[in-house]
Amino acid sequence: MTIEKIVGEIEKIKRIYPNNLMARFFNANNFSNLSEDDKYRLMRIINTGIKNPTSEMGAYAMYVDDYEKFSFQLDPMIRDFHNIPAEHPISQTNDWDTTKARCDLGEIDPSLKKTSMRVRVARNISSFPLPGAMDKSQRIDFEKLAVLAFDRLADNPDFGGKYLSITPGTANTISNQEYKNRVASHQMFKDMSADKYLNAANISAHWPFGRGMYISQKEDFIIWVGEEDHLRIMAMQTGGNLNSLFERLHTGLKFVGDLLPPFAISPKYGAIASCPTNLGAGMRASLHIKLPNLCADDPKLERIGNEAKKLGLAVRGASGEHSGAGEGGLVDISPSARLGVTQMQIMQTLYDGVAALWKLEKSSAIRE
Ligand code: DAR
Repeated sequence: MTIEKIVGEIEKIKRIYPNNLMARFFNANNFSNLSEDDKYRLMRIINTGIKNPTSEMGAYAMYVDDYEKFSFQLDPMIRDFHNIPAEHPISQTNDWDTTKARCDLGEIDPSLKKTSMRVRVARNISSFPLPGAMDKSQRIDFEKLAVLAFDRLADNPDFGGKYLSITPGTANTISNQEYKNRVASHQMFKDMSADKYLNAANISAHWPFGRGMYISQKEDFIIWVGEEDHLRIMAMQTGGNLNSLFERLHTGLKFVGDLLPPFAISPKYGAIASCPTNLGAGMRASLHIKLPNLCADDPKLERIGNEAKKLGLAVRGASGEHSGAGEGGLVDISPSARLGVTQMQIMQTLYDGVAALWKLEKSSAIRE
């Protein structure tokens, strides 16, 4: 498509899909003033939002410095998604000190002690392009670098485990059946080549090369390699104690960070991620809970989504993005804002939000 046609396409998306933040904040004059190289570079970033008009964000960074270089396009999108008012500077501060609050789901309702809790951070190594701009050899080289770090993690009493690769022909490569089993148990990520958003950003290219997961012996600490970001480092547990979950992730993150080259961290944007939704703390803290009344007759989770949004939360199906509620109204609840909020605030938002939703659920008419 010519540049004129592309600009016309974006203007059309802007009219028909108002939630597409890329289109909403695209400015044709800014774009036309760019050099040819920079026009091409910005096109790679926003291609996902053009090819997929229903996108919420509609952009993935290709290089760490894309955020500064194309801030005229990306900052308005970031402000909107992370609720950062125009008068506030975009900046990230970190506070992992969870001793400031006690967030135990069992105190909301004893039945919530069995809730599946997961908190993960996205991290990218500054010496590589982001996944959307990696070639096949870079993906393979990155995985080899990560495996060297995991070899030194394997003996740690709290995080020791093994690396399972889906890159054909490596010493850690697992069978296709084991891969499917790990996906079914929500430990491993799904085949990215089936994700139209990631395909349009080249993030899923060269699948399955350079992809895999590290898993601890206790299966409560997992690191995805080569998904939407170079690394997704996550801790999971039940029992309801969000404080201990966050503390364990923080310990594991520091340990892994010391074994790898520097992460891409910006004072303004925090942890640099492929998707602008994952900047800042780069953290997604989530719970899977059953809210049958709030999910009833709401296959797209719109009604419950609006309630959750008032609490600073996002709702998705328990099977991942763009999925509906699971059996018994099983949904995944997580705080939306990740930039300009600290880790401690994210934990508090999750706890307070779940308490409010739980109260709403219990006050709703019981539905069969
Ligand atoms: N489909 C993309 C997803 C944005 C948020 N989720 C991520 N990054 N996994 C969109 O722009 O809607």
